Amino acid sequence: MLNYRNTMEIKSAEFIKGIIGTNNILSDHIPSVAFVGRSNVGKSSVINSLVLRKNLVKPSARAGKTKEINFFLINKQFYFVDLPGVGYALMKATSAEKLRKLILWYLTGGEAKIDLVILIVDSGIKPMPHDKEMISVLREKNINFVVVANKIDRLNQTERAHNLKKIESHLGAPIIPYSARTKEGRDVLWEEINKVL
Ligand SMILES: Nc1nc2c(ncn2[C@@H]2O[C@H](COP(=O)(O)OP(=O)(O)OP(=O)(O)O)[C@@H](O)[C@H]2O)c(=O)[nH]1
Ligand SMILES: [Mg+2]
Repeated sequence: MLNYRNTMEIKSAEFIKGIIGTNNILSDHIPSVAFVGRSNVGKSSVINSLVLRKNLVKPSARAGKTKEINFFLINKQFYFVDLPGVGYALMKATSAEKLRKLILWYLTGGEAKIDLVILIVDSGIKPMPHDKEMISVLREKNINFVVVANKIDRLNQTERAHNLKKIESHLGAPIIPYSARTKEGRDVLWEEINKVL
């Protein structure tokens, strides 16, 4: 039986602000959990699955839609921070580079206090250079992180075992199999989040 002891009861979840640079919100001392990953891996969907709201964060109809750093206040206690994705093939190189810089500034600029980064990868494909870059930045800056392999519902048992092993060895970090659709992995991820709150 699944054990949901460690999930959190969501009493409130509200969008607070989208920022594209320095803002007071970065120094308000509210704990924050940031969601990063390439465009379209399901960052927004994972947030929605955690808070059990279908549309707190609007999942993209088109890839590359999230262009700001969006802050959501959960239970009036901590922020979920939805970051834009990079690496979307059809995005103009200049916009992609701008987003990449924005993300790196947020993660490493020292203004924000980030308690946990949830790096989301697509369980259906091999991790991309951007995922590896992200891991090395997180390690270098000593930022607490976990890796989530999303969209696991799309794989059969054979693909699942094969891909998870491959992603794990590629990134050199343990990963949590996850599905924003079926909510597999939700209790495990909450357990990780609860550790830092
Ligand atoms: N099958 C399946 N589809 C998913 C899952 N999570 C997200 N999706 C779909 O993947 C697409 C992208 O999801 P988003 O949550 O918008 O992804 P994102 O990473 O926030 O995208 P950007 O903001 O553009 O970077 C949407 O069509 C989602 O419905 C999942 O666990 N399983
Ligand atoms: Mg998004």
